[in-house]
Amino acid sequence: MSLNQQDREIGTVISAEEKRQQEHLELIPSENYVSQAVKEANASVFTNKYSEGYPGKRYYGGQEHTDVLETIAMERACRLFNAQFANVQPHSGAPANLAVYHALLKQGDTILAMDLSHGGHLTHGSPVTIAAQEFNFVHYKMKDSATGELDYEELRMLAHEHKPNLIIAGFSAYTREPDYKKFVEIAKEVGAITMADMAHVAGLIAGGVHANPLERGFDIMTTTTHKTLRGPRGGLILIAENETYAKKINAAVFPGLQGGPHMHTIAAKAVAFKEALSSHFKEYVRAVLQNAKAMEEVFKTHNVTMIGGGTSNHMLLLDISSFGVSGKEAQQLLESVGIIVNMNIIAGDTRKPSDPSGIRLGTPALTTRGFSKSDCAEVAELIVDILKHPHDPLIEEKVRVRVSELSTKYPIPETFV
Ligand code: DSN
Repeated sequence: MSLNQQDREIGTVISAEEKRQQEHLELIPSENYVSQAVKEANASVFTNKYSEGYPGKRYYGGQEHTDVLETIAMERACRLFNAQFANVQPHSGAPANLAVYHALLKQGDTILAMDLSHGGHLTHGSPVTIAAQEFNFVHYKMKDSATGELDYEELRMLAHEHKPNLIIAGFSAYTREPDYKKFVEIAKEVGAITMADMAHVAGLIAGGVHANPLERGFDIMTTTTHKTLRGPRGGLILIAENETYAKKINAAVFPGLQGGPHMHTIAAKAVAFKEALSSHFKEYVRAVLQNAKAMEEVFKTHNVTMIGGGTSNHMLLLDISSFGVSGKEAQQLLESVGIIVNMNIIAGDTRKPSDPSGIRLGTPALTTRGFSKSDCAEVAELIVDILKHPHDPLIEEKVRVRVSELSTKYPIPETFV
């Protein structure tokens, strides 16, 4: 019996979401569209199976296929990121990070990470998280938000002052590429372990357009699998070469933090890793960067303030205070014409996170749909039009029509390879 026959209420809401995704231009930089193959694997019978443990060492019977599956997923992940060990079980990025902290640190140990308002992530020590109650987080910042350069002198100074056990490079709202070698150099000076949280740029690393922190000397890399990597919602931990770290991380994921792995998601991760190993994926991530640059050019022409002065990755962070609208208003105005972005705090923000001064946007999803550089430039023009003329019904109608034409021209594809 089909979903719609059995449960019309849920079938209807899923169809409505499908329609929304088709009809809107998705610019949230952490979102993307998966292939039909990833979706099929994600919806497979592996959702029925319990498999606590790891291949060859499970606590339940009937594991001949889960073991094959998880081994393939781990091998593909290692190949993709040039790692010795991979744990494909984390349910998402936050538990992946927590697992690393718990595997390698003791309560009260110090972690040096990027400040949230300068682009870091909640799990890097925001006071609202459980990790912040367990560990002592110290934060470094950008040296200059006009260029996005990180303050490596401050990083070194903080490292020597606080002697962190772990140094994290990684971010969720930062548009430049960190100098991973500098991180490693500083970590060596103070005997810290290095972890790169590459949730946003994992696809760019996999496709070879951004540096791989593991190849620059980082010990560990964590990531989500659903952003630029274009897989199912999930997490992944990669270990460069240290087997002791790998064993401790495995124990922290299971039984430390999680129970049975979601084998259906692991199947979908494996499919996505295969896609990301293809030459098509390399072209895709190149296009993601070019499209972001095309948007940057337009914002520059209109003198829109970009945190970091522009972008070297897939995302842009705009300070929109000069338009006289807040981040929340901008998000709502754009959503009303079919353009989806997210409001975001910016460095030195005088507004609160629930209604900040910035919006964050990016090109992974539009690029998956096949948008070209000129299409992305046009979308940036549409965004500027709306921000310059808030609540102007004529402009709104013009943009709505164009959004509809573009989303019809570029349906969400089902295959990429
Ligand atoms: N929520 C993710 C993002 O949008 O960047 C990070 O966890």
